[in-house]
Amino acid sequence: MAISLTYFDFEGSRGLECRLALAAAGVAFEDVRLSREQWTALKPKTLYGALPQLTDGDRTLAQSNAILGYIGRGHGLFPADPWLAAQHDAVMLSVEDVRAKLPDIKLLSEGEKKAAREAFAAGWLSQWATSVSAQIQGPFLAGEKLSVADIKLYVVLRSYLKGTYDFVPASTFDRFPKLLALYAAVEAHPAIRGYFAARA
Ligand SMILES: N[C@@H](CCC(=O)N[C@@H](CS)C(=O)NCC(=O)O)C(=O)O
Repeated sequence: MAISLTYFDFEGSRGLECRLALAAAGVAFEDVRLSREQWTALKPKTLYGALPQLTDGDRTLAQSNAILGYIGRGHGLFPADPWLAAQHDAVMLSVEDVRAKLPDIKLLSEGEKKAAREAFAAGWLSQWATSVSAQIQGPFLAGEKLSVADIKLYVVLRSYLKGTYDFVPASTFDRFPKLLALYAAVEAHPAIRGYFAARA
C-alpha cells in the first residue's frame, strides 16, 4: 500500500485525527500501530522523535498539523481560499495549545491536582472554547463541509467528553452548544462512523 500512518496502538490524540482524516478522504492506508518496544527502536530514526508519521510512497512526513494539511488539501477537506485556510491552520494550532496547556499534575498533591485542573477548565480551556465557538459557522467550522480542522477539534473534544483528564469535567463544554454540535456532526459523518464501525 502506498500510504501508511504510523502511531501508537491506541485510538486517540494526534494519531486518531490523522487516521480519521485519511478515512474521511477515502484514502486506503496501512495503519501501523507500534508497541512501546517497537517505538523505542524506531524513535531515533523518526524525523522529530515523535509520532504520527505519514509515509506516501518514498516520502515521509511528520507533525500532525502538516499531515492533516497534506491530506486535507489533497482531498477537498481544507478550504481553498488562503484566508480561510489560514484560519483553519490557526484552529488546528490552537488544539495543540490545548494539549500543551493541560496542567501536568503528576508531581502535585491530591488537593493541588484538583485545584490546578479546575482552574484550567474554568479559565484557559473555557476561554479557548469561547474563541473557537465564535468561529464556527455550523455545524462545521466553515459551514456544511467537513474539514480536517473539524476532525482535530472532534478528537480533542472527545478526550474531554470521555472524561480522560482527571478534574476536568465533561460539563465544562455544556456552555458551548456550537462546539458540541460540531462534535456531533463529525461523529455522525458517514466516513467517521465507518472508521469506528470497522475498528469495533
Ligand atoms: N508536534 C507534534 C507532537 C508529536 C507528539 O508529541 N507525539 C506524541 C504522541 S501524541 C509522541 O510521539 N510521544 C512519544 C515520545 O515523544 O516519545 C505533532 O503535532 O505531531
